[in-house]
Amino acid sequence: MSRILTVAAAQLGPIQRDESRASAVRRMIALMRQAKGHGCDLVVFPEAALTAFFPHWWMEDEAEIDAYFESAMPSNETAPLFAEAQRLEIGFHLGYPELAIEGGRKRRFNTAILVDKSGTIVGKYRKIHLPGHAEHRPDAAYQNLEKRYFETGDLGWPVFEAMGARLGMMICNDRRWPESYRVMGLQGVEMIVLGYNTPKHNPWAPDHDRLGEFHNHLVMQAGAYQNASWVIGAAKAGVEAGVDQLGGSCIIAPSGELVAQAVTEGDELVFARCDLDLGKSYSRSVFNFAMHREPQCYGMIVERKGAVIA
Ligand code: CDV
Repeated sequence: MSRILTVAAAQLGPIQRDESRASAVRRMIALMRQAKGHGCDLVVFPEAALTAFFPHWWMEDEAEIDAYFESAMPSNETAPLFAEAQRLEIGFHLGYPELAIEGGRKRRFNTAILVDKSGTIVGKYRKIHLPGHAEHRPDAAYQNLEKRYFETGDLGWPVFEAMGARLGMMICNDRRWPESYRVMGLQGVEMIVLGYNTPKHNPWAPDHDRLGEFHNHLVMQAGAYQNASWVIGAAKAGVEAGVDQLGGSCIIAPSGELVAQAVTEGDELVFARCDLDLGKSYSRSVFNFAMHREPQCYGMIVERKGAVIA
């Protein structure tokens, strides 16, 4: 008997700087209800889904920065999302900036959680690959200050048994790095869910701009195929606080094939019935890791950070 998880990528259109969290949550609840109407078990929301993507601008005031972070989850504003998920009996994935007090100090992470059908948080991930820069670059078309506002995630890439599946998470820039997928592939992941905020224009490499949509799907399709896993990507798309972001939210099978993809840059649901056993054909043959990997030859991957040209 096949193991089907029906999953939706809930793309969000832009959230402007003056839009409240309550309003963003209302939009997410509308998408969650649609997902339930289509028989979905799980709905995947984007990275930092509750506000505009603030790493795109410089801030110095601590209180102003903290205002974009969640110090509790659920919070007063996000509680309705959890309550609706519980009422509908649907799981969800949510990305949000996390403010934690750990070891007596304030820590900020770009975080995502997995919530099961009872509204319980069953998994948490903190983004590891933080793109951009930490210093002020006022002359750029926009800034990319994730290295200023977040610490590198410290939870690794765990895989969670939930909703009858082995589920893993990554966040946005992680999808461009094969290491992110492989760490979960080595734990037998069956479905990787992720959200992204990806500007169409790269001020530091504008020659990539025409390839943005291609690269977006290229990396997720490769990661899915090479790790015999479903990959679900949910964008925050459209022009947000002056930055134009990619759509292309998608569902990718372990074959690497795109099964469904968004066609707008607004709030849009894409969904598919995902057979969790579809990856077995790959993990038992060409990507049978136990049979074909040669880890004794891969040491440099963890020993060396940047390329060294002899
Ligand atoms: N939020 C992101 O991680 N965005 C990056 C951009 C800045 C390159 C991405 O990889 O899509």
